[in-house]
Amino acid sequence: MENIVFPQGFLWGAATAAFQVEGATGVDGRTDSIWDAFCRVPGKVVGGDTGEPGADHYRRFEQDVALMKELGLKAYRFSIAWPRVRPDGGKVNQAGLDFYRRLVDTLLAHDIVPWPTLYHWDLPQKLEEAGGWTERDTAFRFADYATATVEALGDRVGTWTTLNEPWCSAFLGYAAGIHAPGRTEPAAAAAAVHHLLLAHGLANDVIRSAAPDAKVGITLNMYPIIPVDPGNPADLDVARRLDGLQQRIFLDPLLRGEYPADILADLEPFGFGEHIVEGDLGVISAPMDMLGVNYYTEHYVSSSPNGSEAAPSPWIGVQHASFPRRDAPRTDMDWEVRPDGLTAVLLRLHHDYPRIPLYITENGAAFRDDFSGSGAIDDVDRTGYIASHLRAAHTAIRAGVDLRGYFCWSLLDNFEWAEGYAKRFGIVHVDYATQIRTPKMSARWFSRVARDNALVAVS
Ligand code: IFM
Repeated sequence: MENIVFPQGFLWGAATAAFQVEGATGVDGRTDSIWDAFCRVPGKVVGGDTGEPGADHYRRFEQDVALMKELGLKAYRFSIAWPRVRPDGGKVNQAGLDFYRRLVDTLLAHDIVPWPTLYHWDLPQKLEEAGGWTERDTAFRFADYATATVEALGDRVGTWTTLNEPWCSAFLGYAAGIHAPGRTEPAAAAAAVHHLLLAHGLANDVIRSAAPDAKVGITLNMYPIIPVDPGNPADLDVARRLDGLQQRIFLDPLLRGEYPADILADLEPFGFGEHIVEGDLGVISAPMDMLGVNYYTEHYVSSSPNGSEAAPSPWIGVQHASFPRRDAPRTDMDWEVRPDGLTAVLLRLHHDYPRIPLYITENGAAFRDDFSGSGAIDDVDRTGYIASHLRAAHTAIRAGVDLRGYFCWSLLDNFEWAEGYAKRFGIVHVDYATQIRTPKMSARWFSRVARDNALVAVS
């Protein structure tokens, strides 16, 4: 096997998100987000877990940054908590901004690129009580929050991501109800899509005003949606609709300045078009500098109702999609390991939405980790998962894709949303009782990859 060498300057990092790692939810002026409220609803989160104390990153960030340095990471993707910076969506809270200033300064002192995301799902609960993402006003409140954050950190941060995976915020949060705020109203999900995109566009504008040299992007979760029977027109139509709702409904307005006509038609019964005000698409499609791609698996879809999809469906208006299983290894999330899908996603972006630099902002896997007798965690499965996806990414680079970096998900074991603390995605193990961090084999291996800028073949 040959060495697989990545382009010079390829950015190697690891990612987390505020609600998943910070803990300290009630300190320094922070107020509830929709996830604090959701965690209190019985039965919503496995184990009744909350974000507290979690990995306690709020108090232990210095130790965590030192660990990143030891692992040779070049960049750290983290998110900023809106309810720390503008509690209840209201006035600016200096203590909240100070935390992120300390985090960013510590990263810079260790030569680690800070790569913040403004919104990784923790909408202030007070704003949800006023309608949340179904309300146009929430996009303007987001712009206020972005302004305060960029004014505080703009001199230290080179690249800003506005939103992480708006599909999850809109569809899992407002249609399926399995993420906060737990609503099951398809029309609300449709409204949320547009207002999230508007929030991105408004934030892009305020970032550029406050920090003209900054780069701005968004992160989308992407995967190929493959019809189970490509010879069956009904399967093909389901795949078209789901791809439209998952991918094109975000990519087209951002990168082409228009919503896809077929999806506008599909969403007509849900009042989608009523939320689009003249001028919005110009705001949403203002130039971006990069697109973040989160990739985990592929999806197979069928028009037959015989599949395993659990109700209620996040796919608004698509009644008969199902997700039959194919024979492939699975992670602890029950997600198939499909590295080729990553190549396919990157090639599709390259061909259909050319000229935007790409970063893989999340990729990784949950597996059950066992401490061996020596106290080490030999997470062969996770290491293999990441290696196979890096090979898949490299295949895309060789085909001409402008891929500039890779962040593994996640630096630390953390709060996996509705799964609570039951799933472990970290390359670093966290003992939640003692807060001891133990780099797993995958972390040591990833560290060598980052150092070598290559997957070095073992002879
Ligand atoms: O943990 C999440 C993350 O917050 C968003 N992307 C997917 C990850 C794994 O489910």
